[in-house]
This record gives sequence, structure tokens and C-alpha cells, in this order.
Amino acid sequence: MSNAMEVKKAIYIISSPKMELCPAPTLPEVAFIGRSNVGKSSLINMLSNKRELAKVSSNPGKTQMINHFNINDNMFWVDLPGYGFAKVSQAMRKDWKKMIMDYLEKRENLATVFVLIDSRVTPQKHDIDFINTLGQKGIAFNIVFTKADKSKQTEVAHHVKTHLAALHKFWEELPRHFVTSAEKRLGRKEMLSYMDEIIEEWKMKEKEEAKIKKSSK
Ligand SMILES: Nc1nc2c(ncn2[C@@H]2O[C@H](COP(=O)(O)OP(=O)(O)O)[C@@H](O)[C@H]2O)c(=O)[nH]1
Ligand SMILES: [Mg+2]
Repeated sequence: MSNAMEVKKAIYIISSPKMELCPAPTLPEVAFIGRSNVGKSSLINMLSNKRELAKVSSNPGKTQMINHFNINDNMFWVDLPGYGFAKVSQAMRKDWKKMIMDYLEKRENLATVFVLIDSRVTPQKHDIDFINTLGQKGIAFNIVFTKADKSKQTEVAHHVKTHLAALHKFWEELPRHFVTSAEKRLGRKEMLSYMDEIIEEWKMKEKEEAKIKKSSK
């Protein structure tokens, strides 16, 4: 494993109601998504070392926004509105799904979406359905188990195992997963070095494209 990048700069850029209004896709990007209260804001703050970076707590009654952050001027982090609100209407849920799927399918610089799952719970239909939709559409994702400090290590391990088994019913291979705790700063190094790999891949791709452009002149 390479050394994890240092987050030297982490700033909020903009909240957008749809993809067309988001920052130009000039940097590689990772998105964070999960059910409300899963620990998304806490994870983003923990990774960035900023206590209030992702303070916008998502209110299910409010307009749902796509929130962009600039990390070190070489990556975007995107905080996506959560899913699985019990209280919202069918119509709102449909709007959410359309906006999110549109974003995940079309955003050209999106390298992966981190799907957050609470490590204390057994597999939930919402999460499995959502992950299966990503898989069917060929959208790259990674699973991030949150709040690992809240239960015993053996329990966390058991829940991780059952989640992965639930997904293995549908998929032969699963992408990398991470076990995290915002409280104990667990999984930070692993996630940041993974993001480093994403940045490196992006740079290589840019170099390749520049070469092709040059040779076609
Ligand atoms: N013990 C513990 N609590 C956490 C952790 N992550 C989040 N929480 C708590 O879970 C609640 C929801 O967290 P938040 O980040 O706002 O979730 P979000 O709705 O997904 O953005 C808050 O009370 C957090 O303090 C964690 O890693 N460990
Ligand atoms: Mg939040």
C-alpha cells in the first residue's frame, strides 16, 4: 500500500440541484452516498481533517443537493443526498432516484461511488437494491462500513461478512470495501491511499490523451 495522501486543502465549492450545474469535470471525483444518519458527514469530515466540512445535514424535507468539495486542487469529493427516508413521498423518492442515477451514470469524471453502510446492522433491502442497481448499470462503487467503533470487532466482522455474502448471491466479484470509524479515525489511511490511486490513474489517462493528441497533429 502506498502512503496515503495528506489532505492539505479541503474546501466546499457549491451545492447543485442537478449535474448540469455542477463544477466542470476537470478533476477526478469520488462520491459518497448512503442512508440518512449512516455517518456520511462524519466520514467526510474525518477524512478531510475538517470538523465542519460537510456540516450540511440532509433534511429529507429540503431540496436535495449535490455538494462538491475541492480536495488539494487535485480531486473532487461529492456529498450526495441520502436514500431510504421513510417519511418522504413516492414522488420525492422518484425524483431523488432520477437525479442520483442520472448523476452516477453520466458524470464523466466520477471514478467511484462510496456506498456507506452502518456496520452495526444486518443487510437491508434498501442498500442491497441500490448496490445491485449500480452493478447492473456498470457504475463503479466501493462499500464503506461506518461506525465500526460502536460494536465489538467480532460483531463488525460478522456484519461485514453477511453483507458481502448477501451481495455475493448476485455478484461473483465484489470491489474493495473499507471498514471505518469517524470516531476512532479508522480506515482513513486505506481510503486516502485508494484515492491516491484514483488520482494517479487520472494523471496517466491525461498523459495518454495528450500523447494521442500530439501524434494526431
Ligand atoms: N460512534 C460513532 N458515531 C458516529 C460515527 N459516524 C457518525 N456517527 C454519529 O451518527 C450520527 C449521524 O452521523 P452523520 O455524519 O450526521 O450522518 P449522515 O446523516 O449520514 O451525514 C451522528 O450522531 C454522529 O455523531 C462513528 O464512526 N462512530
Ligand atoms: Mg449528513
